[in-house]
Amino acid sequence: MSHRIVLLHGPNLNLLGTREPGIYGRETLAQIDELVQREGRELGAEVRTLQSNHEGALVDAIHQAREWAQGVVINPGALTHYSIALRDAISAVALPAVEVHLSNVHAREEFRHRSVIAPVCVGQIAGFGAFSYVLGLRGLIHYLQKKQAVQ
Ligand code: CA2
Repeated sequence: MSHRIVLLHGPNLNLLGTREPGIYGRETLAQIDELVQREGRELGAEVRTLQSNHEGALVDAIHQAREWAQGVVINPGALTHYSIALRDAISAVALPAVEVHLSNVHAREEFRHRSVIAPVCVGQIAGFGAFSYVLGLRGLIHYLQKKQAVQ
């Protein structure tokens, strides 16, 4: 396995598959983790996952990621729209990060249009349901491979 990636999920995403399937799909968080880990194995990457409803736990996980991972895929949930602490953590560890969303945040309420996280990420993917995570992982691996090629 050549790449090591941390997948983080923010507040309320542990409820996936139980409510609001029209917005967030029918997959559970465990199924999404499995999907991303399977995709990772096919692409030669090990993916470790964590969900937390607590901002500080996610900040800690980003700090810890620096010890092991080469990149981060993150669905920050509602923290996307206001957590400067999460943004500063990503910026501080200087690991490439990709922000992903199940729903198309830009087609929803105005307060979801702004991400304070996206400016410190390599890119953002939104609107493809669980497949957003697969696209995020592929995008991150592509980015890491390109970076390796120029080093
Ligand atoms: O579309 C996404 O992935 C979001 O990050 C989901 C967040 C929302 O605050 C963001 O604006 C967009 C909310 C996650 C809530 O997850 C639930 C899952 C099942 C049932 C209810 C909420």
